[in-house]
Amino acid sequence: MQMSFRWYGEGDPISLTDIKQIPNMTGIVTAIYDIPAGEVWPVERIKELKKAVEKEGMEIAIIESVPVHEDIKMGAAKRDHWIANYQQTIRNLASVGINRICYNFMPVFDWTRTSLSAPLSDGSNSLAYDEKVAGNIDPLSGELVLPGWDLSYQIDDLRRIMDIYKDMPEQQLFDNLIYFLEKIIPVADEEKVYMAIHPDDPPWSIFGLPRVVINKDSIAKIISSVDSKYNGITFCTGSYGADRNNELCEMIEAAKGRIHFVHARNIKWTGEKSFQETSHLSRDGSLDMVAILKKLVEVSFDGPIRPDHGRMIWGEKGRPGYGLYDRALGATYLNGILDTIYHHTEEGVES
Ligand code: DNO
Repeated sequence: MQMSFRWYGEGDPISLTDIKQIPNMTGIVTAIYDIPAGEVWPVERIKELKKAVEKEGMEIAIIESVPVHEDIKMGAAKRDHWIANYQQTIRNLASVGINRICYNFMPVFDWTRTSLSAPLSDGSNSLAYDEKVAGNIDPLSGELVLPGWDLSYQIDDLRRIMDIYKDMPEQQLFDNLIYFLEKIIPVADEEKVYMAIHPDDPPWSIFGLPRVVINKDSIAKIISSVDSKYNGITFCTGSYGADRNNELCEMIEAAKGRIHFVHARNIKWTGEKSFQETSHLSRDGSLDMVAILKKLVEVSFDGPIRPDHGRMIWGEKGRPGYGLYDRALGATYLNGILDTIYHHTEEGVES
């Protein structure tokens, strides 16, 4: 497994130099953030990004994310145009030696929380989702705007798009995903690029929108829809784990060989469909991180893993979920677990 860390590019207050000082950190997870969803990523821009990371002695482990244009998710008339662009971006990334891409298929809104700074008993704060609060939010009112959301929409556009989705059965959204995969996976195959779909976060319908990457069943359908090892998933423990019915270790077993990226974080269930993010430590949350990592080793997962959202601790201010300190502690905890697991094999501790 390669330890990695998300970096939001030159505008990120956390520098590559800071990241490099975290023990065992060799991989960077990043993207080009100023290219609108759907446009082709030019080779020159990709090279610049790669150079910036390599100058610090690390490498780009995976791109997170190449966004999927809304027309593709909606199955709109122009989708083939955006899909052709996506294929070209895959080719361009491959041409400079980047061979992993994370993406998601969430309608309109990426990860959603109802609080970005909910207090924890130790005096820190973290991201939280409360079912009741979410039920009272109207995403068109502008009262909730989250860092993961695409803010380029005008309210009228948003309304139009949400109306289209409101009438869309989940099966239709899923068919649109398959349509996309049937077109991009052959290119990924040709270019040897691992595609890793991120689950919906949280893994259930929000704001009346359909969601289709939510459980073991969806994973099985996705990976069997186009039978190529390049058609894989991002196993995000915190996203899948928010649903108590998701048995994470079973899911890892079922996705064996198709997990191309891992987001490791812990959450504590606070209600049927409510949770708060915690430190990465198993005993702080509802997920058994040790069991999850053991299982990943057992199925020979050898791709990048990154500590996911952290709490805000030690007075740090910054991008919610993406401060330096708690993610660095998370990486160190994951390193400890992994060294211990590997240590018990005949090869000793993996270098
Ligand atoms: C949140 C992230 C997601 C993720 C995308 C992948 O912190 O895990 O925003 O990057 O959904 O496409």
